Amino acid sequence: MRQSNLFLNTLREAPSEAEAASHNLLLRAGFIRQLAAGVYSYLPLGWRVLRKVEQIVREELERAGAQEILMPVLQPTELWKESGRYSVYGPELIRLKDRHDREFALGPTHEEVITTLVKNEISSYRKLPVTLYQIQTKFRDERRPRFGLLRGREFLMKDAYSFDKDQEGLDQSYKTMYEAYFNIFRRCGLDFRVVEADGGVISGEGDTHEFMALADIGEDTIAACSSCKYAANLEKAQSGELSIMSTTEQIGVVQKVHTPEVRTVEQVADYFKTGAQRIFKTLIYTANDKPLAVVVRGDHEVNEIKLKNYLGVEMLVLADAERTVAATGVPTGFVGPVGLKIPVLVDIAVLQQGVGITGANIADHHFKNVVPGRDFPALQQGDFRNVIEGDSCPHCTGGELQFFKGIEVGHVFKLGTKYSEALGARFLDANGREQAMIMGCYGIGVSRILAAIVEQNHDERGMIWPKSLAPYAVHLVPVSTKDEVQTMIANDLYDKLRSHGVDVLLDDRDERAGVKFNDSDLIGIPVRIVIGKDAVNGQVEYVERRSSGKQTLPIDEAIARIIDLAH
Ligand code: 9G3
Repeated sequence: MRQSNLFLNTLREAPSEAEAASHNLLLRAGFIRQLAAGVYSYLPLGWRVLRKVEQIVREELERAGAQEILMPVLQPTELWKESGRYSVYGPELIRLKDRHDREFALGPTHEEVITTLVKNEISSYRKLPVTLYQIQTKFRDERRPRFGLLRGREFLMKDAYSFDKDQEGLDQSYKTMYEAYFNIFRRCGLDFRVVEADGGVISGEGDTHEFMALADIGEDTIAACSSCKYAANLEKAQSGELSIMSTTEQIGVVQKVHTPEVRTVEQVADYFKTGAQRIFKTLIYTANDKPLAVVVRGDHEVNEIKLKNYLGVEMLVLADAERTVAATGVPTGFVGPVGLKIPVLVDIAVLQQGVGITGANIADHHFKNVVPGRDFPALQQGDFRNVIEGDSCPHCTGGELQFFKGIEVGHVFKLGTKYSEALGARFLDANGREQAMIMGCYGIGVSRILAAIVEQNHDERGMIWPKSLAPYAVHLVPVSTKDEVQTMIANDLYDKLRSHGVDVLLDDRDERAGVKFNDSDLIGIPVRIVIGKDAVNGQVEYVERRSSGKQTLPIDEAIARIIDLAH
């Protein structure tokens, strides 16, 4: 491609709202342009990279035995009513009416569509298993789209769905897809971790994993063990058994203490000259509109996903100040579990702490020497908290949990029969009995991978594309287009490399050398060949973008090295 023809404008500055490096650089390098909040056009360079990501995905999914299809974006909302999800999603699900006033949704995902499709095509166990996938634009009306391609409202996803006749079939399909994901992310050059994730109320233990690209901009927090392979999304991460505090000391009876205006954990810890872990924080929630109290240690936070899963509810709301007073009759800061009339859920770490300080359920008073189980009921106990850094690993002894930020680029689920039951996708098994198909679903954020790659591969001068995804393999930059020798050599190099099937971008613009080099660094093509004053002696400069290494080489050697690299 000759850059003088390329539909490309690089920018010196990106709009100020582009806080994420990838958002800033993809805009400045002319890979994407925003049409609306969270809605982007891919320009030639961005589109070339996107298609390379797709190509890797296709190759690995075909290798895994999945078959590519393409489903509609327009989904009749009857399907969402049938699956029971129509009322679960609010404004995030974009709905519209067609000319006959029939309601459709713009597909955010395709469980309902694929299950309906397969239901009408397969009725015998002989036709199972089958895994189908598509690479298609998804729509999710995010309240706050941001960070460019990292959280868009219209984005490219590969979504696959497996259908099996029994659980071990699903386990196999899941394992096969899981391995394909490893290959895909490795070939994309991503530094990623697989973490146990929370599959919500639909999935059981070990039934869902997320593939996280490590990046500080990532919105997800991963808790990973310092010594073993354990890693989990913070939503799900657990700690090892906390060391049970020695309760040899005889614990006196509860004492009421006057604590005027002492409300926050910090204030209480300070007032009693103790640590936050000796304070039992009581939070009021409403689950499906019924109030309940959750007690966690003062240095811990409630994990609302764990709470929802324990309670088996979809709607869980933290009570605000007046709701708290309404539920307990006590102002926030003095609420405690002793004598509460509503159900009390106690986090295990509180039990292991053994004794602590709580609100006294009386304004301006706290209780000390409070023993869970003795001074308030601790029958409803469980893991209701986020782990914290330094917690012991739940899988090995000695390991400690450390936090990393990650970008979710893949998510795989064992769905079981949630959709096949709801939508009637059944088959006749070998004994002629009717069974619901056992499903799995597998997503990859294809457009999100572009951003994740840039987050992990850039420097102050611009992007640095891995060879597998670069829009072009090599960037030819003649220093001066006014110099016939340089131009002749550049054109000759261009033709030779292309005749060997190498993707070449030739910067034939009539621009100053500095402008060309800055643009080349910004676009991030892995190898640059500078045709400068040594060209007349048959020498060119071979520049590696990642290492910034420079070498003057005879032209033929440069060609040989590039051809070798490109294959
Ligand atoms: C919706 C909206 C947003 C959504 C969903 C539905 C996320 C929704 C979860 C999944 C699960 C898997 C197949 C590919 C891999 C992920 N956001 N999810 O179901 F209506 Cl508005 O999409 N689906």
